[in-house]
Amino acid sequence: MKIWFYKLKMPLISPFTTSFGTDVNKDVYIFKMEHDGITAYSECVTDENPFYGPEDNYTAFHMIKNYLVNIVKELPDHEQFQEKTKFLKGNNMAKAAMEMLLYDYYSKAAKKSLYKYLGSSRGYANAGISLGMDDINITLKKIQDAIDRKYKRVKVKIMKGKEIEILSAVRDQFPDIVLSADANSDYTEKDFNIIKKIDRYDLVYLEQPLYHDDIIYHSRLAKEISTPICLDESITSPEKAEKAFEVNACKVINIKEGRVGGLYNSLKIIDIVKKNNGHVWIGGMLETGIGRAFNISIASLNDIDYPGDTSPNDKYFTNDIVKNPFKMENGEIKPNNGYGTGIEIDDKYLEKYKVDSGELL
Ligand code: OSB
Ligand code: MG
Repeated sequence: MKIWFYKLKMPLISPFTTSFGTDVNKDVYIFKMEHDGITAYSECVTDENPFYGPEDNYTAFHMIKNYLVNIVKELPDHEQFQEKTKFLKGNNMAKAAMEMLLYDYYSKAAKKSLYKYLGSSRGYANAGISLGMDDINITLKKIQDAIDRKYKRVKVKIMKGKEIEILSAVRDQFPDIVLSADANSDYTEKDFNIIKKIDRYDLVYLEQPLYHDDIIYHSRLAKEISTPICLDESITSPEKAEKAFEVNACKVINIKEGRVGGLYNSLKIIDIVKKNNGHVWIGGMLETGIGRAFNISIASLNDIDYPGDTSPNDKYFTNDIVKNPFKMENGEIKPNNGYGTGIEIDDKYLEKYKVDSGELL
């Protein structure tokens, strides 16, 4: 078996601003594994800085290189992978990068498309768009474009002190769209009075208003607002999802495979959401065509009942590193029908954006 890494720096079509900062490039580790005539790929969703969650590209690479590759080498099945990596606390994004490499490998070995390997699929993902903060006129124009392209939900980023300006401008112009807002944990338990004002904008949900690892304050907040709460950052495992429902901290969960340690845990969380009559959708981390193919595959499962942050590749990159980027029709994106994620790597762009590479095994 061989495993290689590629570190890429890919320019984003437009800068992406959240309450925690602005990304101009996508700095990302890609992994390639060859074994038994099968080539598998995955990507790690960490960024250069630990501003969304506690991991970054440097911590993840350390975990992968010095711990995880040796576990991948044994080709554990998906459950065994969880068992064998339990001794490493946290570091879910690093684990997920290796776990998903194995999912691509195993679905290819089974001669199945990943989306069929994962479960019962409707055959397409419902697409929503996530818009970073911008000059408000740019945001309004991007929303009109999104409506024209038939996106099924629009999510805007907000931050403390800017929420009313952003949401009132959006609602004035678009009174009827399916709208949500994501604060990326910018508020605290002292801000409930500001957050309550968000109720008047009729959002389908408010995403992660409070601390990145909190459940209890979200549960208190849920009692004080009528807008449903969606948790993103706080849900880092199936157990965390159970606890969140136990204390009514949320009605909706945004699953990012990276944040929860991979696809196996994502599938468990989907079951937990169903058992609790909640809602669930698949988020995004501005992935390249590789990570995107995993997202679209899982987002196509029947149990995913809300549109995700699952845009086609051309929202992010002029030239993605795949030859078969996704296309959206009527707000729907079909996963690839090839084996595994079905992506075809475009070596030309992989080389062009490469800043480092090497062998891990
Ligand atoms: O909170 O959902 C988030 C991007 C980077 C970090 C956090 C988030 C996001 C997004 C982008 O909202 C979703 C996408 O990939 O389009
Ligand atoms: Mg979010």
